[in-house]
Amino acid sequence: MKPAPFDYVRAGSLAETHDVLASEGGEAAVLAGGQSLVPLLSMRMARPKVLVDIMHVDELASLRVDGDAIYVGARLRQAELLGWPELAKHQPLLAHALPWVGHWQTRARGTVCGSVALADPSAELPLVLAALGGHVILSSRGAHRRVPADEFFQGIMSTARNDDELIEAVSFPCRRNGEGYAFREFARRHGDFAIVACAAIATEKSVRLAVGGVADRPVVRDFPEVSDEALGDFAAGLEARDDLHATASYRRMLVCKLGAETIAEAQACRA
Ligand SMILES: Cc1cc2nc3c(=O)[nH]c(=O)nc-3n(C[C@@H](O)[C@H](O)[C@H](O)COP(=O)(O)OP(=O)(O)OC[C@H]3O[C@@H](n4cnc5c(N)ncnc54)[C@H](O)[C@@H]3O)c2cc1C
Repeated sequence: MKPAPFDYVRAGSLAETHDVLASEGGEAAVLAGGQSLVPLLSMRMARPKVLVDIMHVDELASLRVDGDAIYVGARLRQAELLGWPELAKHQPLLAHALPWVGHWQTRARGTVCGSVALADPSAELPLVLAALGGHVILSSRGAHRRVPADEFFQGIMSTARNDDELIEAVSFPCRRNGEGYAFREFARRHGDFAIVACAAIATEKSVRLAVGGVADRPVVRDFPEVSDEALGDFAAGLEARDDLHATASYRRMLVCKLGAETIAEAQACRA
């Protein structure tokens, strides 16, 4: 199928992007890597009046470490972040998770912020952002706000972003000494969205487990003590969904199995 007609604006600056979003409101869609939006347009599941292409806005190309966080601008493609030689040193969890995001072809186009904006409950990057307690930096004409990941993701493809706001960047906390990180995922084929994905962060005193693909958004839990019983209780309490790919009970079983493996790996690599 072909998309419904739309106007196309190739934004040359952040201010121009904000102007289009302010004037068109919910009728405009930001075009980043297009890996999700273009199929949605073609299936007419999205019918914006205007597409505002942000991939030529120089202010959005940043990748920098500032204080104790990595800032990733809206234009940065997933492959660029994965190819950054400093990535594993600054945040190993991102380095572990990024190869699971689609295929090299989709990572060559798709952006980090686009994945966060889409908020698919099975997507890896929203899960990592939630696990690390990162932030989403939203901007609109004359305004900026930083929203913690746990407030940003509100449901299946539903976020705290207002229609006139752009995700200007996302910030991932850097690795902290003494922490171990691990990521595992189960999908039918490598490159598919996860049926269940787990990210674990082990510290001296506790373990954090974040789970994607089960509920309508990433779910994060801190465990002072890890046991099969504690993991089982956590899995039983998740609002798991049945869909074409798996039943809710299968997803809960995967949380216990993958969760235990991911936690063990994070604990083992805590140096
Ligand atoms: C075959 C295939 C397999 C895939 N597998 C996976 C997978 O396993 N895991 C996974 O996570 N993803 C997967 N994806 C999707 C992933 O590739 C996309 O990159 C990602 O979901 C969206 O990023 P994008 O830059 O392409 O955004 P786009 O498609 O351009 O936009 C997606 C949505 O976000 C909005 N948006 C984008 N950027 C911004 C911004 N800065 N501010 C506000 N709104 C914005 C758009 O308006 C649109 O609604 C797959 C895609 C394909 C085609």
